[in-house]
Amino acid sequence: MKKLTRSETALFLQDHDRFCILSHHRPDGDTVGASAALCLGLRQLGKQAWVLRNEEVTPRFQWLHENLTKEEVEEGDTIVSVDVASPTMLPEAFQPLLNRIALRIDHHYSAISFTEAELVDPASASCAELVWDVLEEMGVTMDEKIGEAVYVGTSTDTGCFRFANTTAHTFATAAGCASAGAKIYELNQALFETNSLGRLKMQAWIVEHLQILQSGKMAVCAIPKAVEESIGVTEDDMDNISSFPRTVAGVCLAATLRENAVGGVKLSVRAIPGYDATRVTERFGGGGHKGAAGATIQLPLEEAAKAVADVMREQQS
Ligand SMILES: [Mn+2]
Repeated sequence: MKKLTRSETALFLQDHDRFCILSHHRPDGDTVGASAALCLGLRQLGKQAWVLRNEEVTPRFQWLHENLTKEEVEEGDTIVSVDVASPTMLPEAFQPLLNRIALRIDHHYSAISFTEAELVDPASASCAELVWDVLEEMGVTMDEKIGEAVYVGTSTDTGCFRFANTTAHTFATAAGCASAGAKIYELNQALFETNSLGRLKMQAWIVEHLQILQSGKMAVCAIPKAVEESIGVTEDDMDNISSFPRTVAGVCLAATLRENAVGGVKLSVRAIPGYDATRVTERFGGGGHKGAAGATIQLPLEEAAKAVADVMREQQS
């Protein structure tokens, strides 16, 4: 596996003509925004580029992929993944492509190498910022669409520039997006200032059922599938819901567990500096960033919640 710098990545992309771009499972704003921006930038340079359709992308972010997707990888495509930290983060439908990925652009701290070449910068708050830098190196003219896609990636991965991963570079990139024509107010309004009723009802349920540990420094919330069904929440309603328990005053480390369709439990952990979310998720075979990490646990919900609480208690600060 070859480690590339931003400029080496730009040269690699310049050297190839046909691209198919992969996003990760449970796609968030960063993987959708970064893939859209990369695709648009490559097309502007006269290359053939497509995003491989990821059926898990929800309506919240689908508009970013409009006119950019195709159904299948074709012979001769150079495959690039964005925001994918490990093979397990690839959607089920993309798993057969695992050994064919030429380049990975990513910013995950606990990333596992699995491609021929990679540009990985854990200091970057979002993958979209890395894509922005590479497109700049390639001489792409930043337009409104690229600006919007990169802004969605950067703003969602930083909780609208509030998380500890936010840097001067993040703000500089966001300023570039605004200069390129991205409608910052409208995007912020839609992404951060709007809640569906379902989401608010879910938050109310979480408040009532939150388990507080370690004298209020930690919180665990286990959400049964039946509760999600009775409230009637969509995946968009649940997007980043795991950040909510961490907002309780005094809570430094918070875990949210949700039952998935196939009998496992999806764990999401959020932490403030001084605590490490990956130290919890790595114990269950997952990964992520110090501030936000995830894993899948093959245990019944109650048992999983107990196991997670035990691992969390090991962290002192
Ligand atoms: Mn990301």
